[in-house]
Amino acid sequence: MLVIAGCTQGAAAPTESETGTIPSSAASGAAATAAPKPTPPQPEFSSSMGSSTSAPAGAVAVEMLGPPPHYLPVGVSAGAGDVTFFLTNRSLGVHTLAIGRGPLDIVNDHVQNTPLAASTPVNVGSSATFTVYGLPAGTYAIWCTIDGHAAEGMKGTLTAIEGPSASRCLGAPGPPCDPHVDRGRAEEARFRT
Ligand SMILES: [Cu+2]
Repeated sequence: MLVIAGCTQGAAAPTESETGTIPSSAASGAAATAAPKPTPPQPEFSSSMGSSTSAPAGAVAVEMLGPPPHYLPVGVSAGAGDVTFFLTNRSLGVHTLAIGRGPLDIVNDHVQNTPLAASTPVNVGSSATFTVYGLPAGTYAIWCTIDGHAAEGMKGTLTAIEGPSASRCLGAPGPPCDPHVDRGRAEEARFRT
């Protein structure tokens, strides 16, 4: 006969004391008041940024000027395909250059168009290249994605032309665009067409 001697120890195991405080999970209250953040649309065309102090051959030179913020020139053209912009920021704030299907729809100072590609911000006093890959021929809107800048006038057009074509200002035949020289012609051409 087996007898188990009940040798129960009197000392009860100490209950686990809760040392850590439970983090307040009431954060949902604050989150509920914030507007739901829409998923940012994905650019349709791949692009890349590069650093350069001078315009690469065939690049579309665009100056970022202001205030008020604007591009010079406002109308540019390039061969369809891979389009490289040479962006120079001579203004007092940072700017970007986005490409999208036009015309621009600006509501309450906000551009509604979805960029097909967009540069990263170009710092004051610096230059950068922005290349968009595989851009089909057509006319595109370009604009600055910094809040309010497009509404203030930082916008323009890019015409991508089928076939091999040196980048140049719209309406300016011949050598690569000089924004200062070609400004008048570019704007003329824009309103003519
Ligand atoms: Cu801007």
